[in-house]
Amino acid sequence: MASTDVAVARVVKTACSICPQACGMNVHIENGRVVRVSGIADHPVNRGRLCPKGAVIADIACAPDRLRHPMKKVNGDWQQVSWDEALDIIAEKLTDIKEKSGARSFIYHMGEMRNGAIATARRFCDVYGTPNVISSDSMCIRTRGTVHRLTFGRGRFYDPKNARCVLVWGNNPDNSGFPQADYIDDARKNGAKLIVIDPRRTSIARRADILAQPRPGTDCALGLGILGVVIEERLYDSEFVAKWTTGFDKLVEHLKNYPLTEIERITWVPAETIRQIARMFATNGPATVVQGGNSLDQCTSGTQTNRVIAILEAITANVDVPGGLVKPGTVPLSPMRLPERLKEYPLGAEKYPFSYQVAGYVIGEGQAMVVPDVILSGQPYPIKAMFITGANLAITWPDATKMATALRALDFLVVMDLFMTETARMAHLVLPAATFLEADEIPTLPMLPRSRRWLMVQKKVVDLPECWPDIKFWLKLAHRMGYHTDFPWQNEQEVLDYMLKPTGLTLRELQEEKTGGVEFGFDRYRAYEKDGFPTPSGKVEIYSETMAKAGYGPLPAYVESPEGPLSNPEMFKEYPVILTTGGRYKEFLHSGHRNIARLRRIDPEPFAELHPQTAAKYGIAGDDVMVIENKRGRIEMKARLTEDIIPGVLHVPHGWPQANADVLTDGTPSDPVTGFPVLKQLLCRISKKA
Ligand SMILES: Nc1nc2c(c(=O)[nH]1)N[C@H]1C(S)=C(S)[C@@H](COP(=O)(O)OP(=O)(O)OC[C@H]3O[C@@H](n4cnc5c(=O)[nH]c(N)nc54)[C@H](O)[C@@H]3O)O[C@H]1N2
Ligand SMILES: Nc1nc2c(c(=O)[nH]1)N[C@H]1C(S)=C(S)[C@@H](COP(=O)(O)OP(=O)(O)OC[C@H]3O[C@@H](n4cnc5c(=O)[nH]c(N)nc54)[C@H](O)[C@@H]3O)O[C@H]1N2
Ligand code: SF4
Ligand SMILES: [Mo]
Repeated sequence: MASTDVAVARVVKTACSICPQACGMNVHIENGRVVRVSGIADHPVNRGRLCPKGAVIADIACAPDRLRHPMKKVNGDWQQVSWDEALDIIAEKLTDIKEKSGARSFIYHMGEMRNGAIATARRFCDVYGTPNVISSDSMCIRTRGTVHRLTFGRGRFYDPKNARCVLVWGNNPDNSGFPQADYIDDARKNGAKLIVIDPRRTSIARRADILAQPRPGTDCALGLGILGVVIEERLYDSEFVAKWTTGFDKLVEHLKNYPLTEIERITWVPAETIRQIARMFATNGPATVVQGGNSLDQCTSGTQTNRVIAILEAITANVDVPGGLVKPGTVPLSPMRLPERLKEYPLGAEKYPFSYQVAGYVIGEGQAMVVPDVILSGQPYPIKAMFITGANLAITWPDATKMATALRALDFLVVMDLFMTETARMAHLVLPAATFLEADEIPTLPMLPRSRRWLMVQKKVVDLPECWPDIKFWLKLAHRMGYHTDFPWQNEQEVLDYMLKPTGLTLRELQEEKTGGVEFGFDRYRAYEKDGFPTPSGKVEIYSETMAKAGYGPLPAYVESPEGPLSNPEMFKEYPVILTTGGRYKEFLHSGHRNIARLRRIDPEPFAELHPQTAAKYGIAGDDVMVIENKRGRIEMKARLTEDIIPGVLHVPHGWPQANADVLTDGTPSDPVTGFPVLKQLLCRISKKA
């Protein structure tokens, strides 16, 4: 390397925003080019490490198939247009829709994005007047937040780092969030116990002291079994229970409906294993449950599973203690929403009111699973246009075939993405987005307590003038629509400065002076001793009056999803294999990154996993192409035979367009409280492809 190169070399610290972990990253630049990236050693999230995706961000940003210009579809062909023209087309269309059909006929789907983009987009929708802002939250993390608010009054976060027992439940953080895995391993080095509950013996399960492999979708029953043992063997904290919970006696009574023999029959987990888990968790405090992002939620009993877990954490006094569930400080940001402008509730909010608002907290969304049917039927009102940013719904939405049909039925579909995804191909207009190397932003705040109050902004390192940061798109569109009063900012930096005001810091200070990030507030422990819990009773609500009043079970009860061997034995005869989907790969985010050679080499093609006994039953050998089908659809995928999965169960990864798991999944709202769909407890049949 020439010495002049070294002279112009520099390192910029930024926050990786490929996924919501927001890892600290050093970007090494020489002569204006990114030559290398590395993890920031003292960043509280990733502590020097990066996952395979972050490590190849330069490949992603420089991929030859990046969208580089806005494009409109003319007679089925793509035609390059300028941003000016694109904004004109959109502004004209939105104005027309609002006049003729009303603002609610426009739906915005916000994919996983950064704080600034979400805030600007939502403000735009408020000003335009549509309540219909949707996201994957209708099947992702929302249930847990809802349950925490109902049970504790406010959201809590797990703190594996300080725990003496970690129960990893339906999650493999090695793949889906390595910083959590690292903290769990630190705790293990300090002597902490590890319990894993997963139908598959995953990499983290191999490190566990106890592994339970339940039948998918039965976690609620399993949790009720664990609670039963904790209570029967008096392993709970009686002082905390007496002073800080309501409804414990009713729970004790209720649990009589769930003898361990029955739990064993439902879950396939031996009663003795359930006893061991209960004992290990309850006698090694502080203990915490590290839950999957969605694996316990995407079934009919999802809300009640989360309630069981919250109750377990409460009666063992693992709430508001280091190493248990903690109430983290958060980074203060200016609110950007103008909800008072909206005249009605979003789609799905009336049937699933807790999706919109719970315990006084306004989430502000409805239940997006209803959207494909609303588009296709025009009921309760017609939908004319949809914008999708940062999501690939034609692949990742449950019952993707129906979603794709609905998207095709729209008058006007705009997709903003880095790449020409399957969803972008269906659009009338495609807009090229910026990667995190090309945008100033405030990333999402991650899930671990300390990192949640860590503010590190994203910095524009490379300039690709035609690829716009999402925040810039919404700001320019707002101006084009004439919304100058509500969007008084000239550029993204001014928006971010406005949002950052409560922190007392400017974007420039954060980017140039506090480059590694700043910590805000502190985790509060046992705050309830002074203030009580912010629930109606001031206590942890084991029995939830709020749920009872809303017509939901006030105590958690197990309900099998509609497609289950016990709930639907007739169907089980026709579709005798239990299907769970969507275990994560380290190197792919959902449907993304298959086009990045260095990542694709790690897993060139998808495999569905099944036990050799299951395979033998249907005449399938390893590497055979299988036909996997159910009443919604049919895909072909190679078989991987492994004893790591329980017999009778098939695991199909999601996000592969050529073999899309979501052709098999069910988008019907199923959890009675949140309306979450079922992606983890389905039925299918398998055969060797002829
Ligand atoms: N690399 C990468 N990271 C990601 C993502 C990604 O696509 N790629 N996605 C991000 C998002 S949006 C989310 S929501 C999270 C998801 O994160 P998680 O839902 O935690 O996903 P995984 O870590 O794969 O863990 C899910 C585990 O649940 C198991 N499982 C399946 N069905 C059941 C069941 O019924 N019961 C139990 N107990 N376990 C079950 C699977 O075998 C799998 O090992 O990950 C986030 N992180
Ligand atoms: N069967 C099954 N299906 C599932 C799941 C499952 O477990 N099983 N999990 C579900 C869950 S929890 C989730 S969260 C969803 C996620 O599903 P999606 O939200 O559809 O996720 P991705 O496929 O990652 O799509 C993200 C898109 O955003 C683009 N992108 C990246 N950065 C930017 C940016 O800065 N701006 C813009 N405009 N675009 C950007 C990427 O190129 C990519 O095409 O999948 C769901 N689908
Ligand atoms: S875990 Fe997420 S934020 Fe961290 S390096 Fe990987 S993609 Fe980036
Ligand atoms: Mo998710």
